[in-house]
Amino acid sequence: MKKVAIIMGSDSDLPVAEKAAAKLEEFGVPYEVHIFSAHRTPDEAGSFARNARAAGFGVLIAAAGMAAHLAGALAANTTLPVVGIPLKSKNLDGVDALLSTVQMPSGIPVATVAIDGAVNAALLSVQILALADETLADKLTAARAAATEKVLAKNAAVEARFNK
Ligand code: RP5
Repeated sequence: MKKVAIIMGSDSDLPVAEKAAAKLEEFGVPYEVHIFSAHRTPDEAGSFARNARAAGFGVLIAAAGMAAHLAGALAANTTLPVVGIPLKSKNLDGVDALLSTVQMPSGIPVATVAIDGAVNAALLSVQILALADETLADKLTAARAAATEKVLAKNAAVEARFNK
């Protein structure tokens, strides 16, 4: 199976990146975690993206905050799908990173998830890999069914309590 790379701009991004890692583990998807910054280590970030396909990666997840150019900088250097996670920051609550990540110019796409949306970034990556992996696709179907069951059980409890 192809690997997912979780790349973050700083070690201060780790608490969110770890949530993506945990979700990938749930699905048994192999992954690596790296710190590369579009601004502080631009050569390393570009070089990683350029080599990623040959290194066995299928999707790159980029988590960054503030003027978050990491996802775009990676996407500029690979034709692998790049999923961007804009991270919440102190001053602008993540809207800065959201706009920096989502407003890519035509020709260099980044699939941007919600602010701090690490779980969806991982799930989207699993969905991309599942295009070529039936077992993974079955796991996604099972996970959706389990999530539905949970909500139905909560609904049943609320209905039993309030609707006499
Ligand atoms: C971004 O700047 C990083 O992704 C991080 O979210 C933010 C702050 O980085 P540190 O100053 O904590 O290293 O590049």
